[in-house]
Amino acid sequence: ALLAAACAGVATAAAWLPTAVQAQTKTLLRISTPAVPDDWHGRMWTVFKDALDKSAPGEFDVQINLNATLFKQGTEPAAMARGNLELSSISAFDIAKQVPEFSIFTAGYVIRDPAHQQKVFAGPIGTEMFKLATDKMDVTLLTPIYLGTRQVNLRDVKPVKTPADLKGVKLRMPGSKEWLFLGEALGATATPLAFGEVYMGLKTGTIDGQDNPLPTVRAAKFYEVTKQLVLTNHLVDGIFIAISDKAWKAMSPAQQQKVSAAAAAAAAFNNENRMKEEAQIVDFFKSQGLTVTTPDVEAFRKHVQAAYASSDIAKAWPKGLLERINNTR
Ligand code: KDO
Repeated sequence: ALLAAACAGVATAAAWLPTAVQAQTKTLLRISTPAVPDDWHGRMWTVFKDALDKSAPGEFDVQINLNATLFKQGTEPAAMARGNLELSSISAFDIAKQVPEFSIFTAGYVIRDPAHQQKVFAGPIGTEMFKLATDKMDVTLLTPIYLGTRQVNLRDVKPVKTPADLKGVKLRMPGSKEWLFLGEALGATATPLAFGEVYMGLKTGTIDGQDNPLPTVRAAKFYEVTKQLVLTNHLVDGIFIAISDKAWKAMSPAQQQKVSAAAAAAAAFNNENRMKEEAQIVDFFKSQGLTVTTPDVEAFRKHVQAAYASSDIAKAWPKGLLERINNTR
């Protein structure tokens, strides 16, 4: 019996060893995102992982880190450049820091709706802008993702028809020049805060409101600490699955193809579910006691577009690009 036990021990150790050796040879894909687990762009990473486990069994070690637990919101591109992170979903705002031309996608009331966004990125504009970002950054953009249409979400109920009604409202925005510009263009006092701090900020009143797509307002539970949604539709927002050049260049063409296909599957999962949810989510907020109001969207559009037209931000936009985006149908 003793001998049998010893043999079993050896057998166990032997079975364990090759797995450990195998794990070392797997390609590590660390993902970091501020997305909460219940939001579609958080859940989509499971679709990504499952797709790779199926198409390339044992080849990749996919590690999903949600809630910005691995890297702070907005620091992902730098982490990827340093080789500390392989994958993330980065925003047009993140990209604009290194590629100012990309700030056109951070501007309010440029992209009209999700279908327009998909057309723009699937056509020549998408090809040109993806190339520009990929050339100038240490990452490769794989696919655009529909993050949703951003709305204003306030702590207290207040009549909001035009940008003038947001005067003095401390509206939380993520912390970058382009984000703060958008908040100010809406007529509010833009206050920078990381996504993970927003719930507390709303609860304690250090901010009067925030803006995000409605599925995120649900998934991050902001509806628990706010009383009003103002359907401004001010930004049809996009994020982009990006992979570090270091990881990308180390892969074989077959592996690159599998990673691209997995990213496309994740994006499709997010886009389909997010659009479906956006179409019927207002009733949920009403059932939670929130006041949902429709402002004078034309007044917001005019105000925001005029702010961008005379801004330094717009000076970085390639000549004729705004017209080309507008003419994409
Ligand atoms: C946010 O901080 O409001 C934002 O919506 C900005 C996006 O670019 C993106 O970072 C997103 O948060 C996170 O993925 C959390 O949903």
